Amino acid sequence: MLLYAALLLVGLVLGGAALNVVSASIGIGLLPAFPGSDWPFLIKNFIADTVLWMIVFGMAIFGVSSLRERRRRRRLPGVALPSGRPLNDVRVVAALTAYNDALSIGDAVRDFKGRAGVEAVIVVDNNSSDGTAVCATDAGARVARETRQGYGYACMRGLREALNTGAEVIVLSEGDCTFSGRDIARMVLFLEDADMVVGNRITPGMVDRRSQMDTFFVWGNQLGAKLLQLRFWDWRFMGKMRISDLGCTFRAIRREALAEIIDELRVGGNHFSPHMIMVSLRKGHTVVEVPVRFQPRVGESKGARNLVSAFSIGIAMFWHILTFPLKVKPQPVVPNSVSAARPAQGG
Ligand SMILES: Nc1nc2c(ncn2[C@@H]2O[C@H](COP(=O)(O)OP(=O)(O)OP(=O)(O)O)[C@@H](O)[C@H]2O)c(=O)[nH]1
Ligand SMILES: [Mg+2]
Repeated sequence: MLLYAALLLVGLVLGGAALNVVSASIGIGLLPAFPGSDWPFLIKNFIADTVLWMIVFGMAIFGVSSLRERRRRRRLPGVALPSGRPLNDVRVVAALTAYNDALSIGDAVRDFKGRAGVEAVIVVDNNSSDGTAVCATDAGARVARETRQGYGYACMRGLREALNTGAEVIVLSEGDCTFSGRDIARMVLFLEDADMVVGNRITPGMVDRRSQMDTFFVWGNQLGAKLLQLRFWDWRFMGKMRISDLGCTFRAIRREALAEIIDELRVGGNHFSPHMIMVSLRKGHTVVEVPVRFQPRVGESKGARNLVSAFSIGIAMFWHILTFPLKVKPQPVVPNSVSAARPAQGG
């Protein structure tokens, strides 16, 4: 059925293209004009025809894929959605990244630590020289030092440290007071149906107008997010995840989901956020986005601090999305480790 539809479409498009070639050939004088036709008319005709065929082609693809999906759906067994996995009295551990964030880290730790369910806050100090670690400890956080410089390295370290605590939910955020610990509750609610919940900083009414999210950032993040949806395409939902903010650090993940992906996280630079989302989607996780509050930063920015750095981070993110492998390369098998891992055979 699909094959016949595709053949019909190809036939239509080729037929249309042939007609257009004839029109254009008449237009440039290669073929004799039909009586009464003139050059501008034929050019307009050519453009109109091309646009029309593109629309027809798009609608036909949409129609065929919808019909196909409807047929497939009828054959599916009754229950589609798994029942939610409740998270009662959940233990949350939050990891906050920090690089010379002495001005903000104390308040950020107190904010996150005071929230229901938050058992501990871990601050990842990424080679700070301004007393960030002391401020974090004074505010009640445990400090982990990450010596490899980079936002992604700090995130990975925080996630691993938090996972090792045994908490059911791991939250990742920044120590610059841009995010509010209040949003953890919202995220945990959605984690009953999802493996990971990512913040969305582009919801009108929830974003301070003096924050980093100006028109350039909002549009750029949306554009990148749609590219990610295209890369992880799904006909029904236009992507395996509905995402509209590509670079939000703030997220919560169930421990079993994090345990599945932690060894596949690789990116040490500023494009870590979409990287983690893609690794999770590649694993088949359910990832959802929820609106979060977003405030102006306290202290000096180290990431997207001006248009040039924002642009270069954006390019790195886009390139990473385009080149991200959708399948994990099989690890080379080391013979000794295989035999060591096998249970001893009897006899
Ligand atoms: N850029 C950067 N950030 C780091 C690094 N190590 C840790 N971080 C932390 O990662 C977070 C992101 O950096 P920010 O300076 O907030 O950059 P941003 O979030 O793009 O922009 P603003 O919040 O508006 O400044 C902050 O909490 C940093 O302290 C690093 O090597 N580079
Ligand atoms: Mg920040």
